[in-house]
Amino acid sequence: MGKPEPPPRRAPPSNLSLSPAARPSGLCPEPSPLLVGALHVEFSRPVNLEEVARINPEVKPGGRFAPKDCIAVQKVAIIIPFRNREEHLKYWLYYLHPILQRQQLDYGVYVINQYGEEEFNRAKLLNIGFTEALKEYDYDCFVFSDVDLIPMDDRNTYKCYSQPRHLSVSMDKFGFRLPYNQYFGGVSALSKEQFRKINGFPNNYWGWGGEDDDIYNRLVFKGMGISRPDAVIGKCRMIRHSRDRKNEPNPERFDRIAHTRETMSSDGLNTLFYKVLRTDKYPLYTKITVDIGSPKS
Ligand code: UDH
Ligand code: NGS
Repeated sequence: MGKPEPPPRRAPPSNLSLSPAARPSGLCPEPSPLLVGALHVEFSRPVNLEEVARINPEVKPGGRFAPKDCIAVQKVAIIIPFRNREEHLKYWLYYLHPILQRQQLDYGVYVINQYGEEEFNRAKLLNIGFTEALKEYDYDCFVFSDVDLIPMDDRNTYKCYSQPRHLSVSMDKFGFRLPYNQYFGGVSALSKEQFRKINGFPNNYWGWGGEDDDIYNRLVFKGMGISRPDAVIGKCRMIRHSRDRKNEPNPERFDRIAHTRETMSSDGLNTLFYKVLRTDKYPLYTKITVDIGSPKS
């Protein structure tokens, strides 16, 4: 006599068979089926934020969103360094909210607003964004984006990868290519672990330039490599602008990036001091205004 037949295997439960209310127990599919690919991006028409809020009804106060029908693959905080760029922020919100929703991310938008008249300090504002966003929600990924950069393809997903991700790889102002191989400016994404491994970003680059090269050095010195989308998916447009007041090229930047290896352990998340002056929850973003001190303090 042969072996008895094993009992028939029961099929694993399928998402399709669940009621809509129970559906969020499944992870969102990758890539998101909602993506449309290449996008038309231009900055000729003015943006009305009330209208943007009206056409994005699923975005919750403070600029929060999570897909209704599935569990997002990542919880992403978008951090924008900011001072006096209201018009650019409007375009950013107009273009990015629909894209991020189609990417099915569980995300929040944090605008870190530098108070006062001191030299601008992009990297320190990004460190503050990381710290403050984590006080609000258990984010696992951080996308650091200049306010004037808009992706031209929604397949350029604003999420994290096994290596730090550079997203703005194909900018119109550079003829849709990298200006140099080590370029890590514009828009980048680091997981919480990747960010902590490099002690965050430097706090002492006041004025324009070099802080993104320092961040690149940090990643390389900690044995990481850069992940990038291809030059088609990575296309993006920059809103043209003139140099801001108090963001002149930093004369110390070349000397500083020559010493990242020695300075990174003593300048970063472990030496981050600032004061939150106010937090405003707007319908499409959270604005955190901070006193970050001065180069002398
Ligand atoms: N930023 C502000 N306010 C400022 C300075 C910078 O919000 O006063 C933020 C903003 O998110 C911006 C980012 O920091 O996108 C980077 O600064 P940036 O746009 O000044 O840097 P970028 O390299 O331009 O894009 C440098 C000046 C270019 C002058 C070109 C003249 N044709
Ligand atoms: C490099 C700067 C970077 C800057 C990049 C692009 O020279 O911070 O140019 O600048 N590094 C130094 O100055 C050491 S851009 O053309 O966007 O103005 O991001």
